[in-house]
Amino acid sequence: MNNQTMTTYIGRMMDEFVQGGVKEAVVCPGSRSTPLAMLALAHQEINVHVLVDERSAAFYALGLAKANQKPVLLICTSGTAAANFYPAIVEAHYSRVPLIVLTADRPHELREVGAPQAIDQQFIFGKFVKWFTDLALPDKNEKMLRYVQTAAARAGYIAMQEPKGPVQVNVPLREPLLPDMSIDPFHREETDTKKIMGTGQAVPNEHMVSELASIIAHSRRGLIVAGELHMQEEQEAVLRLAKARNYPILADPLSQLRNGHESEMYIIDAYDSLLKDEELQQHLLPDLVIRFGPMPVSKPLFKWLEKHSEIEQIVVDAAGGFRDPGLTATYLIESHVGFFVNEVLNRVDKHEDTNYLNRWHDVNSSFRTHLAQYADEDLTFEGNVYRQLQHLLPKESVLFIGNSMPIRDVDTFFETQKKPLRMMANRGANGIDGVVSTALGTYAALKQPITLVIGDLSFYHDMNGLLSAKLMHIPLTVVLINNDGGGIFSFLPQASDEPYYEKLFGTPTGLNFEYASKLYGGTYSKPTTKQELHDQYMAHINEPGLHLIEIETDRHSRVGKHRQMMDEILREVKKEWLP
Ligand SMILES: Cc1ncc(C[n+]2csc(CCOP(=O)(O)OP(=O)(O)O)c2C)c(N)n1
Ligand SMILES: [Mg+2]
Repeated sequence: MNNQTMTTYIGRMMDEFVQGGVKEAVVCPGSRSTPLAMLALAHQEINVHVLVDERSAAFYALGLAKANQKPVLLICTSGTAAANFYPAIVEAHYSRVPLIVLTADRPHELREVGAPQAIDQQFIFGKFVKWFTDLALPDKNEKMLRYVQTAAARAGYIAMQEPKGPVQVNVPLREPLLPDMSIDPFHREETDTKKIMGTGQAVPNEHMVSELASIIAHSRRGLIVAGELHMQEEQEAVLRLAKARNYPILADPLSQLRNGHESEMYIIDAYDSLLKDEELQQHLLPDLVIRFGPMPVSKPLFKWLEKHSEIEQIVVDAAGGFRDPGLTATYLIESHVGFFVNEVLNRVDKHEDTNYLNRWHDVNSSFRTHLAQYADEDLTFEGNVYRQLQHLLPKESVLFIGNSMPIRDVDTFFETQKKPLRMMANRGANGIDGVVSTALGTYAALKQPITLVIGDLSFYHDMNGLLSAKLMHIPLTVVLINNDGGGIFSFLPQASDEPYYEKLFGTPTGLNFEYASKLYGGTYSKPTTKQELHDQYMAHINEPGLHLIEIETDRHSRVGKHRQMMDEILREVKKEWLP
């Protein structure tokens, strides 16, 4: 069969993706996408991951791209396959993850005429993709090869432009669909044009930097708030600013500042608990807030900042996004973090006064000391699970954190430590979907064992994702916090509203998760003490495949115990440190 035209055309597109920095493709099976799948696999510089379930595949691609901050190809056939990518694309949009989605499609004459497995794929992802293009059908004309090359380069470029995010290239293909592998599909003549596109960095204007530097120079109680930060250079820039100005950093777990940095003195990790108390809120009030990254997970922090709209608040964002959910920012500045910090530090002197920093530091340490006194063997108290987990995680490994209570519990119970770790979560849209798959996708990028801590409903939501742990031999330890339902809702007012509460919000499933582990060829254990958790965690760490560690907790009694403990601790902290 002579299908060289299509082979060259799609081959040229694949090769151009590679020129643009693509190294990974996640491929879902199907017929219409045959040339996309085969030519991705044929390209020596593309690493192909095959996942059967498109919903799970898209989250896997999201995890991969999120971990290395490079564009990943996500390929599917025509029909509802593409629709199954949707939730991951929404998450990629909000968490700014670069994905290049290639959806194979019927050629134009087979659209909207009742052809099988044909749905309208035009703009199917709506405004959640930054760019959509419906490619022309393969053509061997030299100009059309330059066209497809340009489209591919452009897709990669837009995905990587700040804010990074997903793009869709819809690829119509006419039968026959089998590429001709007897030719070199990636062959280029010396004379072929190259497309080298470089994204830039946001640089704020001189006037603005001077104005902000002057505000910073005059502040006596400056406070840094750091949300999710992926790049080490951003983390280091934030630390540089803190050191030069003696500003405390309220560091979200995803800022990566709580792990593996030397400057622990500047890192405040208990603000979520401390800011629940009104007297401490007052005691810790800043005169300036500088925020980097998205808003941290902590609700008390958010409410505190919202309440104090009189405080000057600078939000620094390379994408110039409006990451200001409290609507209280006075300055929204489009700037690369490192650039902003350097420009400011060129203009302001070192701030020697450590009073405000010490104030935070004292209450933070006091809180941690008192919290530690509540530690015991009993794993039905989540605090013991997280404390033990912090201790067990191998250095340089990945902790992927489920939404709902796990991300909040990590925020509360994980202390700043010297051990380097990467903490990740899907906080773009805070979904409880796709978490298992996203965690597995990070392995392909980081090649470090993954520990996933996740609630039972979130785990149930993405059990399909477990297949890639088995098929790709990914070392995944799942610490499943099973409180049989949605524990987070017990903290809401409807918790006392029976008969509605349990049926509509608690939603117990009563599932026996041991079978899930068996289905995917994994190991299973159910520790009840810290020692057992230690032994069972260590028994399989680094071993390929799924290792499910289920911990049974009680969402009904949790809220009361948690609130009582926090009240007691905050009372002690205040006794020690408030005038
Ligand atoms: C896709 C999706 N559906 C629904 C929700 C709303 N939701 C938030 S938390 C939650 C319960 C999660 O339960 P679980 O994973 O067991 O965690 P727990 O609250 O028990 O810690 C639900 C349904 C959501 N965030 N995302
Ligand atoms: Mg639960």
